Amino acid sequence: MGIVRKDWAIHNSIALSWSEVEQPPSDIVDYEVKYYEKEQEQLSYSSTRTKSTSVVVTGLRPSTVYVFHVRARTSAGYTAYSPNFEFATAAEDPDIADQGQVLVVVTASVGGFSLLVILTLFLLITGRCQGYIKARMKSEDKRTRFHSGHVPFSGIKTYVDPDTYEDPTQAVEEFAKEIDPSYICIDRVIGAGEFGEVCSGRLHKPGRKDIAVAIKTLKGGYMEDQRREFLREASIIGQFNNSNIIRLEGVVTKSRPVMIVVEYMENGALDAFLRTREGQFTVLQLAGMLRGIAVGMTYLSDMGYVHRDLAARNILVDDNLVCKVSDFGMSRVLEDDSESAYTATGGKIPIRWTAPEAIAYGKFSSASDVWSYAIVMWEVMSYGERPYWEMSNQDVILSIEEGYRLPAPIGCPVTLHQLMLHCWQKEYSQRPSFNNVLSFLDKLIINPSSMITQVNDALSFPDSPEEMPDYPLFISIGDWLDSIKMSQYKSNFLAAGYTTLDSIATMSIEDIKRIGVCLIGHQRRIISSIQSLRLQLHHIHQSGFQAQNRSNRALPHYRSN
Ligand code: ACK
Repeated sequence: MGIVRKDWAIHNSIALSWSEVEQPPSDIVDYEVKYYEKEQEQLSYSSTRTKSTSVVVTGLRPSTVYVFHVRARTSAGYTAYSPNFEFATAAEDPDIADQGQVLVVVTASVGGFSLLVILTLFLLITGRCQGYIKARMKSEDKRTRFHSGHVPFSGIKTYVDPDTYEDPTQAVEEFAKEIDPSYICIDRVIGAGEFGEVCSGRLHKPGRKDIAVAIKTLKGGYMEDQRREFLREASIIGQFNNSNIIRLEGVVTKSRPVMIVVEYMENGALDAFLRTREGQFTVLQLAGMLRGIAVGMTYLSDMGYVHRDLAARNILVDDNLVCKVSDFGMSRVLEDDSESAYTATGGKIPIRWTAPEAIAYGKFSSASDVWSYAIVMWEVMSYGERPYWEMSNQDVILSIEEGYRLPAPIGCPVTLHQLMLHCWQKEYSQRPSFNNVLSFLDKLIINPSSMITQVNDALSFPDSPEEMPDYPLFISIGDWLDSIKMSQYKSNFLAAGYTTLDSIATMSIEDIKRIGVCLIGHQRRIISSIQSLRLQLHHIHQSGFQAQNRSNRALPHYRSN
């Protein structure tokens, strides 16, 4: 890649362009623009993609120098990066675009009166120029967002799939630090990984404090593609930097054994940990663990990363009960997960944790990760119980298809089970995003009384839906409308006195029209969501009684749609 030019800059955006790659090795898929604040020296970089040879990078800080470099992605992998180019954003005043160079050159070459005329003309046309710049910014911005599937946002990187590198070792070099093996001290074997033993130990970097680490090793006699597959996980984890994602310390690739070194998590895998601590945590502590996992998953989905194997066995717990998402090796091939079973289409999938559209036709997305997240919620609230108990995979698939859903575990707050049901909606576009999940959990944790009503308080449940209590709000009206992308009607609902989800559950199509929802498509979307809301409330009411019967394992699931 050659020269990258700055076309213009304002306080929060810089427009860049470059020329086509000459003689690319194969067809160009798109360009990746990587950038970071110069002062921050690559502590945190962002990137965005575009199919054209120009981009408007938005979400920048005013009066700040950024370093940019660009590379092309071709069907055969990435080209080398362009050299680094440094460009600054303009000062805070959003109305001043930095087209300075043109103005300076012109004003320097003319004097007195002509300068005045030019300045007046400039001021007169500035309004138009700004209009043009803003319009161009908007359309470029849209294009960038469309191509990257990600809103360029300073500080949040886009995940780069290591499989897009022609040579995967290049991805490892880019995202994982090589560690001198003499800095690693192995203490003991703590488990068996797919590629070799997992050990605990210490990492001693000169001049730094020792840190406890887990070391995954690649057993001897491996084939080259096993080595690649093993190191692939490092090139994925190495891209993440979040307190609820397992942290990569580095890799050993230049000597034997090949190792991946990550932070040590004292309490090991979440499912096994909870099974040995049945009933020992408060609901608030369990909700705190779930919140941590939601933070990690929000970060991953913001980066455009789909995990595909989210399950309590793949969450690690430290000695402060902080939960971190782990096991990234499996996101492409799920062959190695003992829970994976072959589907009709031939893929291997952990059926009990996977959304129906992912099982049926391989549609994995952050929405299918949300489904799995709610299964993890259920595992946590039941202290590591196996989802759907002893049912066969085939029965699980059929029951889900018929609309049955896991009931609330004993002691689980009604509000948390409502959240699970919301995440298990058949239609994936109706499920909440991880952002929604996180803000809902935050509301519950800030107000713990919202988690007092538990489903084993059977006596507190009425016999008919009409007598249903005013539960603490599952989500606010605003959150509910957001989740079905109808937030423009929030004030209509509130002005007409529909302030709780229970009151909304009683609405008819006539009520929806009366409050001013005129478009038929919008009426339909709202009414179908209200129907599912009603059923959810109804089944929560039912599960209160059924939970009592769990000891005899009577039909362990409920219809929810
Ligand atoms: O439940 P565990 O003790 O937690 O058993 C498994 C085992 O290794 C095989 O994966 C443990 N393990 C994996 N990564 C880590 C880590 N970073 N810290 C502590 N234990 C780990 C896992």
